[in-house]
Amino acid sequence: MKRLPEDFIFGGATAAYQAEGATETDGKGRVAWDTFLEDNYWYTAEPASDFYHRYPVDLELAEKFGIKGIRISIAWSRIFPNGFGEVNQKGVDFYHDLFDECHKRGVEPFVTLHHFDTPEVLHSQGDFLNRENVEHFVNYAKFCFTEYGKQVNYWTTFNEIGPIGDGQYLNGKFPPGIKYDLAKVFQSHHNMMIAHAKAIAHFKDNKLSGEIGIVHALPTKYPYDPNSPEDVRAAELEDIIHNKFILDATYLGKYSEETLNGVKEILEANGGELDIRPEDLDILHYAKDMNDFLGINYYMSDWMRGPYNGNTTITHNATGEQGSSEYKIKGVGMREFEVDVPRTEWDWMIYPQGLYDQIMRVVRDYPNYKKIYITENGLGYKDHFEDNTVYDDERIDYIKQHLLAIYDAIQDGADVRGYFLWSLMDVFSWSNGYEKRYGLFYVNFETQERFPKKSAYWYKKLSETHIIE
Ligand code: BGP
Repeated sequence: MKRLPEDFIFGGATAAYQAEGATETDGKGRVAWDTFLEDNYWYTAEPASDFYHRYPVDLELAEKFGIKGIRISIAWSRIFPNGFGEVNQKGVDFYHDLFDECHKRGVEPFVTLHHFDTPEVLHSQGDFLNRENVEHFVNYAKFCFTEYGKQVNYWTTFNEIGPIGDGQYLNGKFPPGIKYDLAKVFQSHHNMMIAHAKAIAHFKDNKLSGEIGIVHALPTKYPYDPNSPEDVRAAELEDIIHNKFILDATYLGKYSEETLNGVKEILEANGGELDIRPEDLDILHYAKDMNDFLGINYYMSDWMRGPYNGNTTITHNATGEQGSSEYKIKGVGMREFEVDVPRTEWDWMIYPQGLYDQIMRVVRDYPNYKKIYITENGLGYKDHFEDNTVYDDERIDYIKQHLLAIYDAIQDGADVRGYFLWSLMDVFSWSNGYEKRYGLFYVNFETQERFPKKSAYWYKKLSETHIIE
């Protein structure tokens, strides 16, 4: 019998923009996504799950189904419609009410300050490539620490610095839709890590109460042929782009020699330079031991082949037509699907061992990590709604396999304290729309009614017993 520790927390995850809807309500400022979705996709952030109005329903369900924690993000542009300056009181009040409701229901809020939704005014001025926006972020963070300090015990600065840089400047599926600019990817990662370091330094220097950390998406990268030095190098370089660069910044407070060599190799093939200043490294160094926890978002692993010296080509599978994606980066390598591993309709390789390997890599390479929460994991699926529910056995199996990997990591010495399923209720997916569902609670996006799925009942029992079965 495999039982997770007594104090292990079972939660559900959400994000403001994907859940709230109400994009123009009560003085909210625009975000770059508003225009980008209108121009490039077949859906928008309206109505999403109308969490802005329906959060009491979701939190009541959460309590009923044994959910002890919820990841919530604050929409920066509800508080500062322009990113800085004038404060929107209605937006400020909304989060006070939401956090109150969480506590009323016994669901601990884990609050993220930035989950992909920089206010449009700042985004249009270069987002985090513009160093002035680093300061605007830090001021927004300070405001939230003061305003919500009594209600929030767990803070996260950023959700997924890695996919932000990738989406914005590598595969172009996030605004501003720039493709294949590797220098911008690394610069965005670096500047956001400075913003993170400055925010946690303020938090710790002022001895604010509660805990603070960061959430990184850590997809594991394997060589297609472990005996091929070219495939091994391709996996290492992919790992640097997605994982190692930001992990180094977080926990080493600098970039290791292997990381810098990899970045150099990638930029030699792709062009561009980085602006890394001595004062940047000072603040990274200053903050490296201040993270109370690391959030790991893990969905998939990838297998890499090298060398690849042709033109970079990345085709995103947005519709769930399996096999329609392609990924080749010049001077890095190519993703290879032909391995004996199942994948979702969106071409995400399902490999729980990758979560174990990623947790143990943090434990091994970054021993100052303190503790870990798995802040996102889950199965995106074209759910079939029948009998007022969804019989989502595939999702249950996916969660179970990943919890077993976490269990093994804990047995092997990792300090993992909780698991937040993505997502609590169905929300829309940034670049895949409303058809890709993840929730424990099915959402009818027309009526906004909620229906617990089979997985919700399974998860309730899990949360009560902590036994994985
Ligand atoms: C993570 C994001 C979430 C969520 C999830 C699922 O990268 O933090 O916001 O969207 O991935 O991804 P997708 O919606 O692309 O299926």
